[in-house]
Amino acid sequence: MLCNEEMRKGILSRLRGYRYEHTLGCERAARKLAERFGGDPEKAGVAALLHDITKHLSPQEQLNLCEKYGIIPCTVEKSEPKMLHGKTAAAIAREEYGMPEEICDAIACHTTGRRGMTLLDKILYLADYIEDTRDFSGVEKARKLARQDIDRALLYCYDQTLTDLVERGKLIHSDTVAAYNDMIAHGVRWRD
Ligand code: DGI
Ligand code: FE
Ligand code: FE
Repeated sequence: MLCNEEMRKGILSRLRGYRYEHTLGCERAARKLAERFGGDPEKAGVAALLHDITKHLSPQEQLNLCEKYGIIPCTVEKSEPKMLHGKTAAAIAREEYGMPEEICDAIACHTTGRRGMTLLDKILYLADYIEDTRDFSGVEKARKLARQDIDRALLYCYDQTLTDLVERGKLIHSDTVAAYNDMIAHGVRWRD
């Protein structure tokens, strides 16, 4: 068993306020997506439980954890250290909870996506985007696509995220671009 009830309670006790509700929502959504698309609900659920475990930390604390775990931030991450919370959470999942690599990898790429997303990576990314507490514009469309086709849903999320980042004049991470290009190169489209 990856995570018994005691471990689950321990993980949840580290989360506060909205992030606690978001994580429970993400766990539910991830398990449901795994059932729908032939993934492993237990792996998906535990990846969701741990995915934002370091999100509350300050930029300096993110950088300190990177130093501790040998994560080398790229230029975009140096300028936006909160983006590192996936990679630092993956390190905690590995070192403190002994999680297998495929779960750590999914946690590490949950903010940007990456080239060659595995089914588990896709499930976590999408669950994070569509879970029940989310209410931003476009989430209903993402939920609708997620009932039909995981790749189209994922591309829609990338599209929305990129559009939002461009509108806000933010730096784009190379993994965000790589994730988008990978879907486009494979002929995925979300528009009907
Ligand atoms: O941790 P959550 O809030 O649940 O969600 P998340 O881990 O997907 O983080 C979302 C944030 O990450 C959102 O504010 C946009 C930001 N983000 C994602 N990709 C990029 C990015 N920010 C920059 N600057 N560049 C990116 O490529
Ligand atoms: Fe996150
Ligand atoms: Fe999240």
